[in-house]
Amino acid sequence: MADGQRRLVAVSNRVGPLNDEGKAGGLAVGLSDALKRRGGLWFGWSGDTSEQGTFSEAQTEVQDSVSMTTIDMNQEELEGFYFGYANRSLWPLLHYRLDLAQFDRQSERVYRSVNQRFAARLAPLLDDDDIVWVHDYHFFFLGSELRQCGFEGRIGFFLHIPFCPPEIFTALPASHDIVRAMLAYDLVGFQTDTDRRNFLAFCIRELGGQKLSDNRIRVGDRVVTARVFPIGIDAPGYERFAVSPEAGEHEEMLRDIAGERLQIVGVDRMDYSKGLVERFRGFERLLEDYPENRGNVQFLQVAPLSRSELGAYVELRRELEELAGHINGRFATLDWTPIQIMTRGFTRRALAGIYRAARVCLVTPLRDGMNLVAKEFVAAQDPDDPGVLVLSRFAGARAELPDALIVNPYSTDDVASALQRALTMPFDERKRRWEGMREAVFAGTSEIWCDTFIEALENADASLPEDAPQ
Ligand code: ADQ
Repeated sequence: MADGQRRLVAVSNRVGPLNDEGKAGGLAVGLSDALKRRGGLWFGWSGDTSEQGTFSEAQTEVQDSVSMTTIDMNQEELEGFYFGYANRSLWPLLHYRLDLAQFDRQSERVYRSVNQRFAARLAPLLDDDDIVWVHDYHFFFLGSELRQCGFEGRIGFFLHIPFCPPEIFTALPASHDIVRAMLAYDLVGFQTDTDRRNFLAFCIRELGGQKLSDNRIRVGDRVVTARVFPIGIDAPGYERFAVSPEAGEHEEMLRDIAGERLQIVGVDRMDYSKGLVERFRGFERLLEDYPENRGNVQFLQVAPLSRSELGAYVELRRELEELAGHINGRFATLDWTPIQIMTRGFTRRALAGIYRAARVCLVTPLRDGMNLVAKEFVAAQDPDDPGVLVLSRFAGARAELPDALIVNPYSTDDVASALQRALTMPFDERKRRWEGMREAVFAGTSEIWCDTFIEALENADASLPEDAPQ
């Protein structure tokens, strides 16, 4: 930590790692970049279960200037909090998937109690002038619980995933309690203005809030600032990864296998929000409608398994493998396999090499907070032969990357024709679009994301206006 700076305390469900291991998850990537630079305390779940659960001994590991302190969960907490409320109720709902969201009061109860216990374990570790930054949908109640424990310093919250419109969010039985709990933070941050506006609309329509200015809202005696902080990547670092020997090996391997064929890649956790089924159908339509691509393109989908204990994820994997099998069965020849799907993890350097070998990257989520893969792909390109990004209009990254080919991921024809356009794009256009995107990725790095959030948290004004009726 630099002199005179207040200590940063970050809280997220999973903590670390700080090094370049194969970790599939945007939050870990964004936060570890930020913490490595500034130092501080990173607090969260150890990833282990033990009978004592959140009452377990805290474990602390110090790396460089970052202390990582974690506690366990017990089996009931893991089920109710993580698999249950966080990933069966909140994740689908906030990604606009009311059809997949399940609500039950037992998991809601466990979710609230885990938030309360994490706060009770964290509170004694805090100094008054620490800056506490809570991350994501696992910890909506953590700020209000920390207040209950008597912490009076600054607390900010950042939501990495979308905030759905109030028409959808109100289906959640605890929606009012959750948004009221969010008002305990001094600052709430969102990836895009759509998310921020959805949150404000909930406060106004459901809780009778009043806007004090574009960024500040008052609900009862609480005033909270709601702002947009699009998360970025460590762009210069990623660019260096892409020319590392490890990246080079992967790039070369992929180029050797592809030969004259153009390489298409997709890199996503295997999650229904990422639009993988629709993407595979789009690729199939490309081969159907533009037959000149048969034998001349190959599609590699890297899709590390995620939350595979949950039914919706098991079903997705089955569907994708079946679809890949169907497409290969329909179009493959003795010397050509159109589509390949891999569920293993890669180091960040290896992934950078894979991106660099690709002519086209498909980032087509049905809904995504930001999507860091889009930004990584841009940073990894060779300036002398840059690839084309096909990007969903429903990814948060769309706001910063208008130079990508923007598609509606639900439209098979749209995905197929964007792919065709990307594969046949003249060099000058490829280069021009990539330069625009590169500029945007370098203008909004993880460093800027972190610094702007902390500065806004330090300056957030939570006071009631003088003329406010009491
Ligand atoms: P995610 O849904 O996990 O993140 P994303 O932003 O794309 O989505 O981040 C995925 C990260 O995992 C990327 O850094 C990627 O390189 C890495 N990764 C993917 N496959 C990998 C593999 N096989 N091996 C190793 N690493 C792999 C959530 C939100 C997003 C938001 C981020 C950050 O859903 O919308 O952008 O948080 O806020």
